[in-house]
Amino acid sequence: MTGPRINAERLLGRLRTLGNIGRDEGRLTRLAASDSDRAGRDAVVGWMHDAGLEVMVDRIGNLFGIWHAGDANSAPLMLGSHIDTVIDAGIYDGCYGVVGGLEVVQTLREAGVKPDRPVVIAAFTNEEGVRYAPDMMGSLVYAGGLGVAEALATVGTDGTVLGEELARIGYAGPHEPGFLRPHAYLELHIEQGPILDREGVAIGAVENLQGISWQRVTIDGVANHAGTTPMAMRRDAGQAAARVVTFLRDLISQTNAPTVATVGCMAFEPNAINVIPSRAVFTVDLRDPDEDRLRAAEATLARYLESLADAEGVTVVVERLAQFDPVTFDPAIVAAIEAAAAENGLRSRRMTSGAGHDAQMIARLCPAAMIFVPSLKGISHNPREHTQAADLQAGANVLLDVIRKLTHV
Ligand code: HGY
Ligand code: MN
Ligand code: MN
Ligand code: MN
Repeated sequence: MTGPRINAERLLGRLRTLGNIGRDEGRLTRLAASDSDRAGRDAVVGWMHDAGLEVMVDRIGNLFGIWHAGDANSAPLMLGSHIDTVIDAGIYDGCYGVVGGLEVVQTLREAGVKPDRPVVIAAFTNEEGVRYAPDMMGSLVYAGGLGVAEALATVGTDGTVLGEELARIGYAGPHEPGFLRPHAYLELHIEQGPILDREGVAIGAVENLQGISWQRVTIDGVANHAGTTPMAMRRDAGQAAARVVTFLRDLISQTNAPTVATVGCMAFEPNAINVIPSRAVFTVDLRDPDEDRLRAAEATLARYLESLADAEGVTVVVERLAQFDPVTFDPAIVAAIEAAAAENGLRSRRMTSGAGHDAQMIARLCPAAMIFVPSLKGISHNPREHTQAADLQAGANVLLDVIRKLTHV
């Protein structure tokens, strides 16, 4: 496809700038509604203004840059992702979709291209869910899957309240989430997995996204002396928690299903070397592209936790933090992504997203799809996350060409 092409230098420069906001002693952490999130948002707002966009913020802090192109009565085409990160993160997850989308809009505007409808670039609040669960919270609220008041009342892992933090950083906006109902939604994102890199394919045309289940498990036993208490007399919350971790691994290894399970957080109380833990609190992240299999894995875990309580003489309480069904993206947009890749002389392949994304939520409102680019060695949620400049540029050019197809320019 001829026509305007992406300016890689500006795209890379902005990714590096964002990648240094919230970096402390070499580690990048920009959690939702933190001071570093404010600084990152301020940078994006500045770039949105540089691109000539109107900036609007909704009540959950979702940030929108609006290009009032084409027919003002037409629903906008929306691009988006997030700029909040996990702990000790890479610089591409989420940020590439926001900065890349902005680059596409700015490139089209600078080339005098006139889309037939408004185009909006979104940066959704709290996609990662590390500080405030669930993840994809801003886009979930935007899509009507969670009430604004309930979301703003969420208490974080640090005891703060999301709504108060958004107000403190100046991003508790006036607009009702969902105030712009998109005509279609596209998200540009790194794959965060090994497939594209391993196969040497430049573009992933993402056709579906797996289901996600987040739970927090609290096991209560009895603190006792590590030296004097015979093993048979213990009600050891730590031992019980460890058994859950190995149960999950064994459960999945017995099937050849693509189910994945992660215990990412675990804390013991009183957390002393010579005290049998009285309490263990840990999280379980289960995912599967098949909804029935995911529900079955949750039910198997629930039964195991009940049996464990009896066997170990402990009590077990489970809180649900997130439950998102698998999502199928819009086949016509997926086909447009493949066509744009081919026109750019790029190999593409259809694929499932293992990671959760804002597109999973916005797909509840309108046709949606995602464009993936390779993650080197499939590494993500890790400072070694990396995507080659040429791949970043190629993905943004494919996004630009799909936008032109969808806005008839
Ligand atoms: O958990 C996820 O997949 C996303 O990064 N929030
Ligand atoms: Mn992401
Ligand atoms: Mn992520
Ligand atoms: Mn994600």
